[in-house]
Amino acid sequence: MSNQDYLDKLRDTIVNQNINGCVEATNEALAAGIGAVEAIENGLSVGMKIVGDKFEAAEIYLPHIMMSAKAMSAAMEILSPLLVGDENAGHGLAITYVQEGDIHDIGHRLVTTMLGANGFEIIDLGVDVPNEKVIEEVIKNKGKKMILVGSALMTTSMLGQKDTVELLKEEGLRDDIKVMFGGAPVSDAWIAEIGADATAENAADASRVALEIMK
Ligand code: HCB
Repeated sequence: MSNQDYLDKLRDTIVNQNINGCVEATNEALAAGIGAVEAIENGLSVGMKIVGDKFEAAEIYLPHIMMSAKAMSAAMEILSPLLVGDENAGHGLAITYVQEGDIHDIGHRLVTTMLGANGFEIIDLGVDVPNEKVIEEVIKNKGKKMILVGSALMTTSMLGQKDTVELLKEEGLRDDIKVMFGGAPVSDAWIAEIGADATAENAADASRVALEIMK
């Protein structure tokens, strides 16, 4: 089997909601020498993108997505420990979270894992996080080199990102922290409109962008 075959198999287990098959395919890919990042970006995530497109086309429904999400999580349990980085690398602290009202955590967890793998110290606030809690955490860590990494998968929850930036300004914290927001609805135009610093397409890109703006 070629590397692409292993990646296609990972993709297909996500699309087919095959949880056990996904675990098996993940172990097979690792045994074949495929790296964890490669497996996530070019196998599993490709599958989730297809699942999203199928959902939008009403070809599948929520229970199917939930099974695909479970398959993805099962694979990530195997892959995440392989992505551990050196948090003393000096890149700084990444405070990661999903905006209030939003429980989509797959992309958030991927981004968080990749930032950790790239040497960021991580505080993961989880999903459905009110802005007040985010600001509290920033205040707690004032003085550190920091980046805020927020995700929003819905157009509704994305609006909360504007309030995050406003609150940072009101509290006099905006200059203390870089702000990167992402998730499917987040665009460059939105980032410019709300005065955040950056966005990124995927988890690998998020690490690259974070390293760049934290220089
Ligand atoms: Co959900 N859902 N969903 N959903 N869901 C979306 C997001 C819709 C777009 C589907 C649609 O209608 N077309 C839609 C939102 C519409 C909108 O607002 N415009 C939607 C809806 C409406 C809902 C519910 C309200 C459905 C309902 O209950 N009626 C409900 C929401 C509940 C809530 O949050 N309060 C819901 C529930 C679910 C689940 C539970 C079934 C499941 C989530 C499981 C989980 O996360 N544990 C789910 C899923 C899986 C999706 C889709 C199909 C895929 C999302 C996903 O995981 N993508 C999604 C369709 C879509 O996005 N096209 C659909 C894969 C990951 C890898 O990509 O974009 O999340 P990602 O993250 C990337 C990227 O954005 C970037 O890097 C990541 C890694 O590569 N990134 C960042 C992410 N965060 C970043 C931060 C940074 O700073 C930088 C980069």
